[in-house]
Amino acid sequence: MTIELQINGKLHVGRVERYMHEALERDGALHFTLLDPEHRDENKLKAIIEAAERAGTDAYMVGGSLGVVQSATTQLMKLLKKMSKKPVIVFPGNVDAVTELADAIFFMSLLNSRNSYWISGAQAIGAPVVRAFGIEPIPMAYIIMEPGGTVSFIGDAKPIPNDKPDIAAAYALAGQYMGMRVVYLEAGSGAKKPVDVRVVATVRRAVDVPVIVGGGIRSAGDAKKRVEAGADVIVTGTLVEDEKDVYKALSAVVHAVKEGGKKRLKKKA
Ligand code: 1GP
Repeated sequence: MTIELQINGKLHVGRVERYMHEALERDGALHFTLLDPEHRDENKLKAIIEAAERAGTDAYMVGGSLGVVQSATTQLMKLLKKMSKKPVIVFPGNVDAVTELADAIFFMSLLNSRNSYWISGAQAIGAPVVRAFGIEPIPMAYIIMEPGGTVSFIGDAKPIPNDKPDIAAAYALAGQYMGMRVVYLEAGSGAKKPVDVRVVATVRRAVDVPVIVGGGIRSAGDAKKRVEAGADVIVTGTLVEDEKDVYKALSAVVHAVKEGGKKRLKKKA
């Protein structure tokens, strides 16, 4: 799965993407913790980061679709940098999410949006900023599945029904053929049901790049089933915001992801 992309001898895969591939080769699957800067209770954020560190999360994503102001994003990034050595990746809800403190940004196109702003417009506005800040862009195909939630509404998406895995796979493959190096299957933050296992399996078979799955994953079982179906990265956000015992909930999910990953590595060997 290692990607070596060289043009005129210059390596175009950055540090965070390399970290992701190396960790995948070692563990088989990864867990990313999503923090939404809309939530500004610093003590709660500290408790979540502490728990995520202890649980062994592999990286942090920072972003949200609504109620995000740049000052809160910067503050959260600073806190993360103080408390963790893990990569911090911007998961942009819009152009103003770009901050210079991040290690990388999922430079994503919402492939199944009806509005060209979310496919290439915001990207054109954001690209010079990403370059000026020197943040590593990781080109990503962002695909919204039903129900899709807030991000689907804001992003003017045509969410793909969960009983149509072939449509999701077609979008994912189109993303790969357009040069995107990661696929993200999104059910929407807080979704009642995560992306269907059959969708994950079909997309996994269709593409070679890592597949990230998020939205509505709340239990170790949810996470493990999706890793076994082929998810390379499991993202949880709401889980850490809702649970009373954040560490217990997170460590169960991270453990399940790693167990699923080990199984996949064994299968490959
Ligand atoms: C949302 O996929 C992420 O963009 C995470 O979703 O908040 O439901 O975990 P949850």
